[in-house]
Amino acid sequence: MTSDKPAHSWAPPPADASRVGITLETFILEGQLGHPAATGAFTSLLNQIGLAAKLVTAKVRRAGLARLLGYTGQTNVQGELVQKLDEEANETLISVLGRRKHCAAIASEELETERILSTDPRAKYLVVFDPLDGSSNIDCNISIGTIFGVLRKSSTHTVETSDFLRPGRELVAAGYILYGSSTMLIITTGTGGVHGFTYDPTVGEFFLSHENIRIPDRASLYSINEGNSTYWHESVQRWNAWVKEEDKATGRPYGARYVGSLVADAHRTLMKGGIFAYPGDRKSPSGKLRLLYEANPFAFIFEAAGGKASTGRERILDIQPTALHQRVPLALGSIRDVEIFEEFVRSER
Ligand code: AHM
Ligand code: MG
Repeated sequence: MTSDKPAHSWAPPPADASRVGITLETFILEGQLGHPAATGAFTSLLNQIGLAAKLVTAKVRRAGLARLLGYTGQTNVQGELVQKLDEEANETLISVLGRRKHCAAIASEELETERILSTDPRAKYLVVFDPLDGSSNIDCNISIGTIFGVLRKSSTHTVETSDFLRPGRELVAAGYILYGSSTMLIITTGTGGVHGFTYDPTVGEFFLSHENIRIPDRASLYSINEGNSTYWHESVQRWNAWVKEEDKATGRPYGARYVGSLVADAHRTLMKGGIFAYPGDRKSPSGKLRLLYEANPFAFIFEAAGGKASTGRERILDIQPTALHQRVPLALGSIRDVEIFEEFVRSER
């Protein structure tokens, strides 16, 4: 279908041309994210997200111990109840975002409906998040993450569910924190590039390590839960057979990679290129992943890095949401790899 050669993975810019090594806080304070309407409130909100990331990473790194403590009487050494990590991550984000009164309300995967954090008229932002994505992987010490998106509050009345139901292209920032072999925070405001910060636990700071991440235009990697293949539509089955055919000119067969944590699979795809897909199928017509706090933030990040995000038929960022927890089919990755996936989906017989 194409003869382009797979592009190289992301490589760091030369040290003298970059700001690699500065802290997340300095980066945000200096307006390096390039948000056109940057105000003190926006800067402060992003810094609060950085703080929440540090607090959650501390909990994630002790998850094994916390579980052990939990088994011996359900209270930890401070006499507090040991909560499930996803609840702890959720509570941490809510309490940190509620502190500086810039966040009017949040919507979380862990909560049925939105939660108001501030009725102060100066609270201009809404934050959507999946506090601990891939949490079924905690028990086997596999990478998990936090996904977030920031919207500007569009009305003056008290926030309602409908205030969150806005297409992803209206996000003013999005990012994720990956609790992997190291903790990384990736963030973008859409126009100022996508930047990655690595956490140094010895000093308790995120440092800029991956400046201006660009996803390769294509690569020979695919990521999908192939255990669902019996439920897939025939177009997805044909695409899956195509990536596994031998054809040197198009870099096939592709290598298969699947962690089962969206944050980990998407991060690898952002760094190395290729495609991650969780399509709709006969059993789950809308797939599994959630539009507001999983698909939209990643779509925003991937487009800002030169990649693409699609349902297979339409751009993720153009979907008008109808419910907080709605699911959406998702294909995410290198521009050419997502286009090829779309060509198959649109040829559904
Ligand atoms: P979660 O938000 O409840 O953790 O579920 C979402 C996770 C994603 O991280 C991952 O991409 C997907 O579920 C994996 O699903 P499956 O186990 O069906 O492959
Ligand atoms: Mg999730």
